[in-house]
Amino acid sequence: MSWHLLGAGSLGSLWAARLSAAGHSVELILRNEQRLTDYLRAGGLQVRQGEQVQRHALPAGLASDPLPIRRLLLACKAYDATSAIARVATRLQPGSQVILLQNGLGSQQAVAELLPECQCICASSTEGAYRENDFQVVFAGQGHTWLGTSPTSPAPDWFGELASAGIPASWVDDIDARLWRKLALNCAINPLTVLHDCRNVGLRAHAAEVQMLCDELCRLLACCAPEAALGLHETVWQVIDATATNYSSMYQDVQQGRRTEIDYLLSHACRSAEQHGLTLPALNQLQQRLQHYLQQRGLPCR
Ligand code: NAD
Ligand code: KPL
Repeated sequence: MSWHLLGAGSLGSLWAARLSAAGHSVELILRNEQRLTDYLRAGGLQVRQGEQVQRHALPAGLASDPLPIRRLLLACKAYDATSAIARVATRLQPGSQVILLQNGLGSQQAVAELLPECQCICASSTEGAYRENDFQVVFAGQGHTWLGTSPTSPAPDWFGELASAGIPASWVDDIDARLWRKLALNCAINPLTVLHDCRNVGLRAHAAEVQMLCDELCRLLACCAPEAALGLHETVWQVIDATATNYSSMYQDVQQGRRTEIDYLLSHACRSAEQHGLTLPALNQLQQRLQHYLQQRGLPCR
């Protein structure tokens, strides 16, 4: 059975290249005729890791192609997920599987609502990739991907294909908690790096602010995914130290004038707190400061 990839950007290209190199059938679904022409002219996807460059001339088509899709990897940004999936919805069949690679929370639920007859599988990844150019991707950081469904289900029969392609992945029965945990880490770190204009390690100079956010995030997690709250403060500082010289992904988005995923990270946290009747002033204030900052730079604040 073929893998289809919708969202041939950084992370998606990395998955497609590795699956194809391991002999699995992969087809890209590109946004429009122009992108397809550009892709064919580029001669395929290029993946660079250190000095090593590999080209992968994978077949590609458009959302409007007629053939059914049984297994889809959706690898666009969270804010594009529902509009992207709507374009291929008629090609998905009852029982088709859709793997959602989006960071944060909210987009997965929105996609699942659009596809009641498909199996939606959520993923949380710590791999790192960025685009150097169109269809040219850099594999920047080794990591791991956790996949699972909510409610839980057994691993699909194709799961072993990931290992055979060298994609480090585990099938888990607590994917919601893992997505919440990652969301909490991103909320404690990313917005502050934007507002203080610093690398991750720069947050050491704003330790009280980080601690207060962690306190409130723990209160939120206690309502939404209690197991994700365990040791959050320590993990946040470990991540800050392990990624000390990095700029957070949100920092990089803002620097490059790209839309951020704020609505699926910090704003999702604030909305969830409100739904649980929690008052979390530091988190709400952070959201307002970040939205104001984005607005001033002409970037969407959701
Ligand atoms: P990206 O912007 O590099 O790639 C997204 C791709 O989706 C783009 O090529 C875009 O053109 C395409 N796309 C959007 N709408 C489309 C449509 N309707 N039809 C066809 N293509 C469409 O994004 P990314 O960095 O790969 O991130 C994807 C998700 O993975 C995000 O939620 C991100 O937070 C998460 N993530 C990324 C990394 C990373 O290192 N890049 C790591 C962990 C998690
Ligand atoms: O995931 C991250 C990001 O930059 O998006 C880390 C490195 C954990 C910082 O929040």
